Amino acid sequence: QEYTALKLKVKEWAPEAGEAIKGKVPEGADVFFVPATLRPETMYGQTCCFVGPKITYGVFKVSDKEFYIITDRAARNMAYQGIFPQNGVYEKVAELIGSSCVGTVVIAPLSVHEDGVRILPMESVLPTKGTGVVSCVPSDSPDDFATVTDLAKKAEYYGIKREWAELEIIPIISTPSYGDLTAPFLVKKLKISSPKDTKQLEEAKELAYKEGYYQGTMVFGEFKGDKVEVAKPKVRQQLLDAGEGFAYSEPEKKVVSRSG
Ligand code: ZZB
Repeated sequence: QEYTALKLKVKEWAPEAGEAIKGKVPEGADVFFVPATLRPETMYGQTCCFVGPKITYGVFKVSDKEFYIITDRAARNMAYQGIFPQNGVYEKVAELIGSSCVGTVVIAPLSVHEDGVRILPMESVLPTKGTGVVSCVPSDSPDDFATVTDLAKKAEYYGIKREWAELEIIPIISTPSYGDLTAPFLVKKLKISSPKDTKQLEEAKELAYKEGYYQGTMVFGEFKGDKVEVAKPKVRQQLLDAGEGFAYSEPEKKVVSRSG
């Protein structure tokens, strides 16, 4: 899997996380949450960034001025992809539990929400996939839409401010079958009422991927009017050229026999 890893720079720390990294990251250095995405063309619509509340993240040193927040597993993979200065070496300067990061404000490249978006909790983030950090695009990802809806509804339970989960959802891609807000459309159509409806969410994701990729047209951004197939590599290249993202590959998964 070839992902685009995106650099979301911390603008303001949640108190607990800020305390935890104090003295471990040099004053004035930039720290980035680094989600891995397969949909760079949707990054205009980022409304937050998810971490698994129970996942432990490392703060890894890229240079004296740059640090990445990702799982240990992702750091190990990146160490063999030329992302850290020395091949095979990744230096961890601190650890953070996901829940301590909730509320942190980050600047998400290309997002219409230029003043920043919040780090929010998502129970279904897998520690074994990507970087363990996920960019939230509720217009085009059914999982993300179901999660932000739930977070807003139960803000108090999650210990967040409701408005953190209610940033405006803008249309990015239009498709013939689902209109210009694919994820909200599919969540409604498949009667998905919570992030726990995993079976329907899996189906919604498949449908959204297929329709978005083969039938989608950009309705926002520099490549407005282009087919998604055409815009995707262009947006990706822009992010890479701007130094706001980098290529990240997952090693091949072991094949698991279905019969056990
Ligand atoms: C932004 C985005 C916008 C994504 C979209 C999807 C969609 P897949 O398809 O199962 O291979 N993701 C990345 N890492 C994790 C993780 N550790 N745990 C849970 N989810 C993760 O997964 C790739 C997508 O799953 C990634 O692309 C990321 O969300 C999420 F409009 O990034 B995506 C229809 C999907 N649309």
